[in-house]
Amino acid sequence: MISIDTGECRPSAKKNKDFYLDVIQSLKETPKKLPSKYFYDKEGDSLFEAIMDSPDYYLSRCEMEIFTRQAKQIVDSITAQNLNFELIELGPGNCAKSIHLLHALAAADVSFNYIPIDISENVISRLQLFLPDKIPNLQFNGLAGDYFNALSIHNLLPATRKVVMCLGGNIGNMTIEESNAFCKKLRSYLQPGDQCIIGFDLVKHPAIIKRAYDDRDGLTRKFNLNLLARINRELDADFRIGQFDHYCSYDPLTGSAKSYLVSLSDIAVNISGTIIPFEKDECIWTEISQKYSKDQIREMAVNNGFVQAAAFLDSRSWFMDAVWTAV
Ligand code: AVI
Repeated sequence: MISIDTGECRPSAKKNKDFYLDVIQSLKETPKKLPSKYFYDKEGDSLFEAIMDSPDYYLSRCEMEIFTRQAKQIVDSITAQNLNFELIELGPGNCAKSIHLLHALAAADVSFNYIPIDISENVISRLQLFLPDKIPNLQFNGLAGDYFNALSIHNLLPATRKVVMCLGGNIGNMTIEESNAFCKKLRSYLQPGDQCIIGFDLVKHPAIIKRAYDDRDGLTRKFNLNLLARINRELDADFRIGQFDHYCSYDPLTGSAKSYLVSLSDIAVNISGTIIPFEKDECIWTEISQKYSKDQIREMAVNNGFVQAAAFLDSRSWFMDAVWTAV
């Protein structure tokens, strides 16, 4: 079946042009897709917070354990050169994990500037409000915008050693190819001796991983379906949410957990004037959550211009924060 453009592009599509174009383009692909970055509107953010508290979703708790129990050792791994540095965090959220590292750096009397970069201005201004109270004398310089744009503007400043953090397992929401491209690009902004700390979810018993994306309370299901609800809200679309189902798979041979939305009937959806047909049982691929082995992580470092300087694991070895040094 083909999609039809009715030619009447509605105001909502004009107002949210990038979102509209991404959605239409991805739904016109075969197989259909939707970009996972659009999960995170206000409703999606609060569903993701609920997921992080869910007993079945272990990633955030594992990484929190690493940062609460091993902050001192992480400090040692990034301050060996005893030089002033810039600690840049890509996508800091509410800083719940990195605050432990900031406290440990402050306690060790290390000289550093903290530079959180987030696409949302809101995230940066909230951090600016509460962090100085929590960590007196913190040198804070938050930047709102695209990660690499912000990094390139920032790179114009006189060279200072950099440590870039990318926590939360966010790298897992890229395919292996995309994450290699991301690491290569990140490396191009760094000098030899600069470092990064990257959070990776590790391969483990497949049932544990599958459960994390198909939790007993149906939170991931709501999170996934909210993407369609968001398209309805912001792009004046008429998805009947009850006509779609959440499905997730985990392939232990590739380490890929994938989420889909399955159409339960033959249906046509109008998105701001563009009609997209769905066949019964047709799937929209909405997310990848890639899991890695320790060897794959070490190889990824080497393939992209780094060496692995240290690796921090939680007590069950389910999650790893790797410290890489640019060579
Ligand atoms: C943000 N990211 C690392 C989460 C993950 O595990 O892939 C997003 C998520 N999707 C479903 N549950 C959580």
